[in-house]
Amino acid sequence: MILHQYPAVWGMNSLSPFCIKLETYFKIKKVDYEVKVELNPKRGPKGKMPFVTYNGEKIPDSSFIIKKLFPEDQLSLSDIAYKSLIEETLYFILLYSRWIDPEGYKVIRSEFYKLFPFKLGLLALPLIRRNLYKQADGYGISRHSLSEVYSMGKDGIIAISHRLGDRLYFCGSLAGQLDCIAFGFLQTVFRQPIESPLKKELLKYQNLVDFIYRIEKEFDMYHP
Ligand SMILES: N[C@@H](CCC(=O)N[C@@H](CS)C(=O)NCC(=O)O)C(=O)O
Repeated sequence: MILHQYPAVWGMNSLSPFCIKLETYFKIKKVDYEVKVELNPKRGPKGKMPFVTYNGEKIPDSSFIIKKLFPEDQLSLSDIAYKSLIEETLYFILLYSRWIDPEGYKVIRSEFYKLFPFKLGLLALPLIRRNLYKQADGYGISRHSLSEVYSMGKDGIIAISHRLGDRLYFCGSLAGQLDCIAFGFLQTVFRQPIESPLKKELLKYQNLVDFIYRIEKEFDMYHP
């Protein structure tokens, strides 16, 4: 099993929440895998990362990979709604905080170019930003004001904190699929040095911060 994913950054195993989700899942399920770092998502069958090569076949999309390998691992109906909140709403707010909010982009520009060889990042980052801006515009998020976007983000974080409550993991006393989904998003917001209102909100919820540390420690998902 080869896990193709974006490079590590800021102590996280990857810069992408979906890559972090899938790698955490592999660790929970003790999948025997090796990582191949990629910068160009177009190498994957759907033009997105992560994807895996398994028995010679390239399989894209973290959720479809999990479904294919562990078909018995079904989310409950209400957790399907939490998955959508995280992967389809909060993901775009995270993207906005990195690539569209000028404060976030300052950090991304000064840090992500180092991930590319031969200063290619200086050329690539504005192109990536243009592509992501188009996605954010199609989705509609970039049409809201900064404060509107972050108020939606705060609502999402409150909902996740409430869903976790005082449990060790979203799935109970053992980590499962929703834990990986939540961890991918939360660790990214927590560890990236972008002091956005999203991060400020997350820091208010000690159960979420403890959860991030718990998964990082138990599954070796942080390497400063
Ligand atoms: N539904 C996909 C989403 C993956 C995704 O959005 N990956 C982003 C990085 S976080 C990506 O590769 N974007 C590249 C692009 O859109 O050009 C999954 O679960 O794997």
